[in-house]
Amino acid sequence: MTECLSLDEVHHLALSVLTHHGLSSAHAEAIAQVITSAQRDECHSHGVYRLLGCVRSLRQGKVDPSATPSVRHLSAGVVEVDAHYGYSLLSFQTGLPLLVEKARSQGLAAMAIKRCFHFSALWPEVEAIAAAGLVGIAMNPSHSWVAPAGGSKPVFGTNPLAFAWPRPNGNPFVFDFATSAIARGDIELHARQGLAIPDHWAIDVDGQPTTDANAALKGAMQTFGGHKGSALAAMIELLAGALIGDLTSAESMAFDDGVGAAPCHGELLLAFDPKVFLGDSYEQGLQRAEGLFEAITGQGARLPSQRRFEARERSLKSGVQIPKVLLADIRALLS
Ligand code: NDP
Ligand code: PYC
Repeated sequence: MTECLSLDEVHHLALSVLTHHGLSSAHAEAIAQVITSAQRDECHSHGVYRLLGCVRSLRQGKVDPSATPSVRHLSAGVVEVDAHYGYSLLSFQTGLPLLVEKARSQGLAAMAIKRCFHFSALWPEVEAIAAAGLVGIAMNPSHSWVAPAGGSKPVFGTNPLAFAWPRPNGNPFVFDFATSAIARGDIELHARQGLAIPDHWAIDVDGQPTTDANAALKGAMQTFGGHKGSALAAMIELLAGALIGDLTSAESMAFDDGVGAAPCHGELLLAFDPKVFLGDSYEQGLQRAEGLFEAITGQGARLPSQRRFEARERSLKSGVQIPKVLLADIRALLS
């Protein structure tokens, strides 16, 4: 059973819930925009469902609801944004113009967002980098929920990795995935609906593969692609944790101290300017990329994000369908 909402209604609902729970208007607007975009693109694990977690984290009192991000230029190519224990999205918005400026002048630039509570999908951020004509990469740790390949105890976060490549006509090439077999949010949604999960997503507390979403949440999630996802997850702990001087997923979990708030850590974003790398061959470089995409789609395979872009078109025309039970839980946050 679902209810249809327009995107304006989704945005208004998100904004109302967030401001009702004390978030400053700048944070609430940044979060409402991203949550509405995720619902629009039918990314259910990171759409309006996240409002429940946002409010839970605010109620735990760890998130600063009105923190003002501050910027430090670490070098010509590196900018740091300190979120001061606010949510990450306002820091991203604050730092993006500086990241773009540095990438254009240096060819390659990095932005480290530090001390942020993080709950969102990364594709809106790499899409924003691609909208500036740049190639974008983003990654972050989370809470240690994921066992390394060959192990059984959680070490890694669900550690998403996102990439965007700007295309001359139309949507960028984008992928954005957890380095776990699936985002934890998806297992939570299965648990809410009493649905079974595939047995390669997680092991239970006894180390056995499980199809029970609640047992999976108590046990350890699995990486995607075995040792390959495991190595990428470790890379993200190193680059977006140790390298930028912020918490790893295990440290984020320890910082949480059992209260169940959103993970608190850092995020690393990279931006490459193809005009600097390619110079006079810029147009040719982008055309060669188009040849690659054609070789994929020309044989009937789909590009990552194609499902999302199709959902976006549908939602812009007809609004979005949201489960009534979820909407009731969200609306209850307004009382
Ligand atoms: P999915 O496995 O659903 O999708 C991963 C990517 O693969 C998407 O870009 C998707 O495109 C693409 N894809 C899926 N199927 C195909 C296919 N058949 N052919 C080509 N491409 C395909 O995502 P996850 O569950 O791993 O992650 C979901 C979200 O969770 C991400 O947005 C991520 O940022 C977020 N997340 C956030 C975390 C955080 O700490 N903030 C932690 C972990 C996850 P499409 O969308 O078009 O299907
Ligand atoms: O779905 O794995 C997840 C997740 C963690 C933090 C935000 N989303």
